[in-house]
Amino acid sequence: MIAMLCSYPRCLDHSKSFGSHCYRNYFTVLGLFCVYFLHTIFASSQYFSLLVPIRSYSSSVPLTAETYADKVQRNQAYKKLDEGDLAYFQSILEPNQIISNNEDDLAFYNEDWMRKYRGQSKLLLKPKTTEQVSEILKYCNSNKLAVVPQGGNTGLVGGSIPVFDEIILSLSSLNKIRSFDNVSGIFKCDAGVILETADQYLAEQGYIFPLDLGAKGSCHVGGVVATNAGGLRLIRYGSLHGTVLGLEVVLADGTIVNSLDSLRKDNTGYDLKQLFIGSEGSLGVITGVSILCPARPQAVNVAVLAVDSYESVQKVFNDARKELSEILSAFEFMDETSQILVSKYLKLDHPIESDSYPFYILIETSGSNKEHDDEKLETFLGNAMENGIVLDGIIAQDETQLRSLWNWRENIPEASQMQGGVYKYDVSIPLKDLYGLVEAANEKLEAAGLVDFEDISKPVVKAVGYGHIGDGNLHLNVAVRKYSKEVEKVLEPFVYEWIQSKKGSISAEHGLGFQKKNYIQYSKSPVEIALIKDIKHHYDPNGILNPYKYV
Ligand code: FAD
Ligand code: 2HG
Ligand code: ZN
Repeated sequence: MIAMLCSYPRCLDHSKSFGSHCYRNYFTVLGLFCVYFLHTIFASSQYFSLLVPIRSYSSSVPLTAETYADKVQRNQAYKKLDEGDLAYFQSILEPNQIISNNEDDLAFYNEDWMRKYRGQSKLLLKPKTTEQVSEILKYCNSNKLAVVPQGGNTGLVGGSIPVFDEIILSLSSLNKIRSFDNVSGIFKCDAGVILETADQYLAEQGYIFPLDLGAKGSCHVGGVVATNAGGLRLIRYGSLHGTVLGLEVVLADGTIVNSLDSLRKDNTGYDLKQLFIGSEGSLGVITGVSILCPARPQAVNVAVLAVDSYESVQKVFNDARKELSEILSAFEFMDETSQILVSKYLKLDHPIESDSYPFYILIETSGSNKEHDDEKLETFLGNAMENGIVLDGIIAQDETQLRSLWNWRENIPEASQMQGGVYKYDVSIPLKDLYGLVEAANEKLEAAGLVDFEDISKPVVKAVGYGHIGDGNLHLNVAVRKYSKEVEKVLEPFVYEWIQSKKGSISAEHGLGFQKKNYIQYSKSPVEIALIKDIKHHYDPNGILNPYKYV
């Protein structure tokens, strides 16, 4: 695209009218572009392999029940698993659908992605049909056996793993695509279909799954619905509360509720499926999903830009919304430290090599007419550089380069925990105050003498901020060398109090899970909490579904 810019006399004339500062920057973009992509193409195979998070397992992760003994005790109302229970499950499932009493084989399912929480389940069940899920839950409900529904286990709030000896109900073998209607765009699949598999299937039909996130290679369609994940393109395709048309859900007592045949409009009574979107495994087990998918964009552009302040991030966002309007499909921001961490993690120089900048922005456009989109983006970036808001930038020229630029955003979660661990807060805050939380967290940690980027004797590396600016969603990641109570006590409830004072939400997209089980009151009123408890009790009177989490 930059090459196209150079060949347009109109654009060259335009660049001549820049002030000296902008003129220099304009050409920095051109120069950097060529240098950068030589090394990106070289490294592209490595980038692709990084898309799927890689984890290793060891018993070094402490048991949640011990780390958080002050917050949670095993509820003795739940039955302890015995030989009779195992014999029942063996009577309804094949041997390869059961893992029992083998700590090594169960390790992956007992431990979370951040290596922060570890459960002690002795039994994992992998039903292959909705009927098997129903039989399992019916038995567990009658016998008061606690159950944790688990998808791809990429959740970031400790919701997908047991705390004590709950049975893990993995949806990974319930993984068939059910149907696709290429006129309406309605896609139906089992809950255990991996998000990337669903999207690849849709790509072959010229459609796109209306949600994308860094864990796409591992997370399930049912898992993202259960968490109401937001992802990288919510600004374009909206939330799952709008795109999911119907669900198949098995309730705690084994009852199957099916609304998969719902059409786009249906006003007959309450929209019950909405309760299960974002219910984090606490109300029922999602076994099937019907979702409305848009046509796959034919033309996609990605640019990474550098700016000097958070105020400039907001200004560029405001301008992008107006000038790029219908083709804007992502607007992400990353602070300087987040990019330093990704650079260390990928062992690569940042694509914008001229200097280090306080903030970076990733803009994606998606449309149906490349020439039209190129021209819009080109005019937008030209103006932003001319008026001095954007200091430097780079635009992808092909699919490989596009993926490479996205990797500087999508690898922040991995990079921020590579030195030992990470305390994560995914929050909604009014845009003007959003980055203030990162500054406040760093000040608080510094005042406690806990943070130093280089000094390995300090537990905290630094608090970094990035996220989905278009959705008012900040990700505050406090990168640590090890998890410690001392650090956690400085951060919590401080972070939640700060968010409440700005009228934000303590969870924009990852949910409450185990991490925020005691903090819901910072975002919900007592009346709302009472209603949530009523609904939980109605759907799951024995409380067998995902106990010890937020309700
Ligand atoms: P799990 O982690 O297995 O489960 C999550 C919760 O849902 C648990 O409470 C579990 O009990 C429940 N659950 C799972 N499946 C079912 C089911 N079938 N029925 C009932 N309950 C179920 N989130 C975002 O919102 N936006 C992002 O951009 C984003 N990026 C991420 C990037 C990375 C690298 C990682 C590791 C995570 C990211 N996440 C993001 C977190 C996100 O919550 C998960 O990736 C995803 O939503 C969880 O899907 P999963 O299948 O792994 O579910
Ligand atoms: C993202 O936007 C995810 O990359 C993960 O929501 C954020 O790891 C995080 O804190
Ligand atoms: Zn996110």
